[in-house]
Amino acid sequence: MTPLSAPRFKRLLLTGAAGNLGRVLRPRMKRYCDVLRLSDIAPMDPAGAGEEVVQAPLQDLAAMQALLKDVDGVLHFGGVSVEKPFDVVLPANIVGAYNVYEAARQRGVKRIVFASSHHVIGFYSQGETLTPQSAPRPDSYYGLSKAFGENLAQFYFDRYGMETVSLRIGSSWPMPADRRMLSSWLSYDDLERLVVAALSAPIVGHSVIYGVSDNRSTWWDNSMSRHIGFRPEDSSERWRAELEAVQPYVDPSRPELRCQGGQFVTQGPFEKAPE
Ligand code: 15L
Repeated sequence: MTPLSAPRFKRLLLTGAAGNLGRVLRPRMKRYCDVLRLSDIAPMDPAGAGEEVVQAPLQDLAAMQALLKDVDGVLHFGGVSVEKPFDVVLPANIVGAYNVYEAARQRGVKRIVFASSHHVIGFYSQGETLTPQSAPRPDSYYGLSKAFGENLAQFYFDRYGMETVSLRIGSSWPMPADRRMLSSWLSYDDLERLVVAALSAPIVGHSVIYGVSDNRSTWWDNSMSRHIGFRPEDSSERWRAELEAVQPYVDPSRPELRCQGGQFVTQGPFEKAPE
C-alpha cells in the first residue's frame, strides 16, 4: 500500500495490540510515529525498534495513568471484541474505556481514535441505510459497551474538549467471509487509511464514522463524516458471486441473517434463570 501522508506523532499508544486488529495495525502504524507504545492484557511480541510494550489490564486505573504518560494520540482498540457475558464485557469495555479516557484527560491527550463497532446498530435490518446519527440499536452486550464508549467520547469532548473519532468498524477481515460481509467488509488497507485519517483530520470534535470499504452494496452512509477525509479504495465485489452462491437469498425469518449485526443478534442469554 502507498504510504499515507500524515503528521508524524511523537508517541502513539495502541491498546489491544495483541488482538486481531491490533496485530494488523502494529506494523502499519510505526511509520506515523517516532515511538509506538503497545499495550494489552495478553502477552505481546517483544518490542522492536521504535516500540514500547506494556502489558496492562484496562480495568486498572493506575496502570492506565502510567500507560498514558507522554502519549500524544491514542488508538483505543483494547477490550473484548466479540459477544461475551456482561460480567466479562463490563470490566474490559466499560470500566476499561472510562479508565483510558480519564487517564488520557489527566495526561492532556488531545485525540483518541476509538474502535467502536457496527454492533452499536446491529439490530437494524440489512438494506436499511444508516448515518452516524441513526439511533443506536445494539445487538449484544458487546454492542451496548461500544455505545457506552461512543457516549463516553461525546461526554469527554463536551466536558473537556478531548476529541475522538469513533469508528463503527464493520467486518475487518482479510476478505469477506459471508454474504453479510459483502456490505460490511473493511479491508486492512482501508482500516489503516481510516485510522490515519481519524488521527490527522484537523477538527473532529466527537465524530462517528462507519469503518467500511468502498463496497458496491452498503447500509452505511458516511457523507456526514466527510470531514474526516477517509477515502476507501478497496471493494468486496470480487467475492460476490462466490458468497451469493453459498447464500442465494436473505431469509427474513432468521434474525441472524436479516439483521446488520449477523450472528451477534442471537447470542445469549448467558445468565441462568433463578431456581
Ligand atoms: C466485530 O465487531 C468483531 O470484533 C469482529 O470479530 C467481527 O465479527 C465483526 O464485528 C463482524 O460482525 O463481522
